[in-house]
Amino acid sequence: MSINDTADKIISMEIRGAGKIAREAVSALRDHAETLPRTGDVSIFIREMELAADLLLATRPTAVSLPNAVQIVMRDVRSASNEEAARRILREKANEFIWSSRTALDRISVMGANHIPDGSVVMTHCNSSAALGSIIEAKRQGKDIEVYATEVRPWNQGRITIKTLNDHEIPTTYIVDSAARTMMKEVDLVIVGADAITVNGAVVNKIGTSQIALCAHEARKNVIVTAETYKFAPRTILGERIQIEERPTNEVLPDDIAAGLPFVRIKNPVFDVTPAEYIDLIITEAGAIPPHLAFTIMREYLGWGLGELQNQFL
Ligand code: RUB
Repeated sequence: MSINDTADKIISMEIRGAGKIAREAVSALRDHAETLPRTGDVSIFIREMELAADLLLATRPTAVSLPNAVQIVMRDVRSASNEEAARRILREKANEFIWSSRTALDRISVMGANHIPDGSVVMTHCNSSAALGSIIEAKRQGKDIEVYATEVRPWNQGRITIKTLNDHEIPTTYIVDSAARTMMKEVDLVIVGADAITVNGAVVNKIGTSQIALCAHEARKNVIVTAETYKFAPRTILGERIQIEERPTNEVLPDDIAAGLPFVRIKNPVFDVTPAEYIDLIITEAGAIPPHLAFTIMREYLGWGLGELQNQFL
């Protein structure tokens, strides 16, 4: 698949979910490098790769897994002394990222499952491989669990979730998004994924996550976020905000109906922000942390210590 095909598939959401977007982007970069003719000039190679990286980065703005993955792969390529070294570093970093991202998912699934007690009812929202991995692992361990899965308007990612749960023979109740508060009394805990986690421990995930977290807080049910360390957004340390993607309004209301309603404005923000105080635990491959330890993950796992922070201002 060409770099343009991958970018198009991320835009159209054929490739979606923060982890998958990151892995597919990295493998597209690796494959793109193979299509570039050898010139013997490392600067030409780096320039071509930066263009490809920019194309991918411009696809969807919210999932920080995308810029983090590109940065992890490109960082050392930029300082390579010759073209062959740059090509080798790119290939190695890309393979390493894809492998460690899959390993991270496995670890999160086991840790997440440990937080799902036998006999519990879990609510999940959207379609997160990390959250679903934990639920499926809990079932694999022989726990008797049930799931409430939301519809996830307007894109209906909930249908992918219920298909996966059904395939694993996990008893599941499918509800519309607005039933979350009513059904919360049947639920023991909420498990969701993340597109970005900020330095103050706030979690950016599919629109509606913050409402569910608020309902869980009101009902005194735990909210667990499952997220690989590359979902943490180091640039929020510098005060950068996570851009919330707005998608076409016809995903919410068809254009022909909207055309007959000239006084009606349609908004389609597809992610929201859940403040840290509504989150009990963030499970990463490095361990389960309370949200206020987000900076520790940025420093220890993404290399954003105070030295690196200073460099950002040089
Ligand atoms: C997907 C979404 C998922 C996170 C985490 O949104 O919000 O909860 O990306 O997923 P969209 P994962 O469908 O708009 O991409 O755990 O698979 O990385």
